[in-house]
Amino acid sequence: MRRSPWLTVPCVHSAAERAAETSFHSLVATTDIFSEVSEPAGLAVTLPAFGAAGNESFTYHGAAAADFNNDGFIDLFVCGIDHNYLYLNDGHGHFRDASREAGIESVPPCVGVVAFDYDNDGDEDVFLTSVGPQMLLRNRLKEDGELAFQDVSDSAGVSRDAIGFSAAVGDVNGDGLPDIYGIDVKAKQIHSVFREGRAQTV
Ligand SMILES: [Ca+2]
Ligand SMILES: [Ca+2]
Ligand SMILES: [Ca+2]
Repeated sequence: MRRSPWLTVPCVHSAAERAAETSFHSLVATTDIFSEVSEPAGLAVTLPAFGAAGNESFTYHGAAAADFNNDGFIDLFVCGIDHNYLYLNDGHGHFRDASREAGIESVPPCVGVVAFDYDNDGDEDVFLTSVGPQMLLRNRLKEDGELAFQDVSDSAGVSRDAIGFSAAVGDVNGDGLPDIYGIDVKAKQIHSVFREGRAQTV
């Protein structure tokens, strides 16, 4: 029987390629690995759908996970339509809404949030992107012993009016102090560098 010259070359993988292929397939989940536990965990909130009354104009989508009260369990800071939310992890699969006592409820709703220790004092602070002035909230846990956030946007120099969607944090100039890279959809980037505790826009 005459054989086709086009179908005789076997597909040969190197040992490295086979190992990579095997490793990748071993990471593919074949069953559901996440369960919906928002309600029993105390995190379920019903809000109007985007475009519906009460949520007509914008999407508030940000959240940040960090241990805000330094008890060893990861907590959540969530941007909301009506106000922001701070959920404290009790270490037993449940979160407690501590928004009011921490002063979060009175802060205008954010679009995005990033958690970081901007003053290097050992507690997690938050930078909020929003439609309007951007905000930096200082965690006073280390000073007062209680979890409470203080608006230091003006003194830190980050209170810029913008359509802020998101931000990232990193020490871009290597001086040991975290810097903020924020995005203003309306204009151009905000790039703030903290020096001696005060932000400088560059
Ligand atoms: Ca915690
Ligand atoms: Ca701090
Ligand atoms: Ca820096």
